[in-house]
Amino acid sequence: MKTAIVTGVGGQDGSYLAENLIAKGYFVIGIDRRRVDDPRAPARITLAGLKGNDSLKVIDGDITDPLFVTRLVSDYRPEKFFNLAAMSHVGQSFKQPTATFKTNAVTVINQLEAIRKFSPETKYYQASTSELYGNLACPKAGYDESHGFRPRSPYGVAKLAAYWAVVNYREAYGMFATNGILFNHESPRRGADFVTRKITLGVADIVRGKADKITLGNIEAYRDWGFAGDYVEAMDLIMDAPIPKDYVVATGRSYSVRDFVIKSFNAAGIDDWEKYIEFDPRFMRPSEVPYLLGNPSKINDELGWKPRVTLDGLVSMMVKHDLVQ
Ligand code: F7E
Repeated sequence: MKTAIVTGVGGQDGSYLAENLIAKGYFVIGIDRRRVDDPRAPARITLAGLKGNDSLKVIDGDITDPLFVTRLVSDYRPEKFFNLAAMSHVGQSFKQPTATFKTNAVTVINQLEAIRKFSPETKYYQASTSELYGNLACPKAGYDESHGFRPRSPYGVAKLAAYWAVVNYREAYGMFATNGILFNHESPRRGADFVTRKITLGVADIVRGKADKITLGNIEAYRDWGFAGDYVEAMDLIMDAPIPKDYVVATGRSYSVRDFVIKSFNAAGIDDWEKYIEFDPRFMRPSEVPYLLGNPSKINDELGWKPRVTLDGLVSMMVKHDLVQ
């Protein structure tokens, strides 16, 4: 049986990826920092569909501990290692810059080093991000793999270091190490402090009379939003490619947070959305990424990947889910 390690298995992407790999016949060793048997742990919810599945083993571990990572790699010597664990909230990273660097950058070097020493045949996937591009002028067709980077947050800075570590290990040691440069990807499993889920949960609360407003920061920011379930398929395609390369994964369409708000209210049958939105400066970031649009031509041409779910489909999926919660 083929084996894959997935760090961050209890998160949105980790849980979709685990389902996807198990459906393909993999034995998945999922690493989660919180105890899965805690009824409040997010992993309890995201991994509910895999409860009792013999093809998933969840290990409670700290990926910032190099000894833990080394033991993990040398014990299992997996065919694939997906690094999805991260301090993933950009706004929060301004408050915890060094912890963010440790988790999002140093950890990647530890993992690559453990693989180089103890399991050099293991393929490595790093969850890289559109946050690398920052505020550089965006080409009309969107940022692609040849574009430069200029991160705008401690999160982006750490992910940039990790990106180059992956490239370096690939070039220096010939390892199968890749970066998936993923633009924003959302789902009903998205954490409630990311803007899309905050909006769809807020709309549901307003419909049920449990809240009368949603407080937001910058609603003029643009993002290229796709469905996380589509994006985990791209991750595994990148790992199955004949040559290890870095790929942009995006929809090729960008919308503002305001657009997402309007679409979410409309999906719940509400047109006069403006009266429910309140500005709160606490949700503004010290430096913002104003506009992100990805160009997925390379992964489309070389690996045949295309997103299936449109933004309207995504909004409707999330609003419907949150209305019945
Ligand atoms: O913010 C604005 C905020 O936190 C989106 C992560 O998965 O995608 C994600 O990073 C936009 C920003 O995601 C609120 O200022 C307004 O412009 O949902 P977000 P993100 O920062 O784009 C990338 C690809 C990653 O790699 C990250 O790990 O929405 N915004 N008002 C707000 N954002 C939040 N969170 N909360 C607000 O109230």
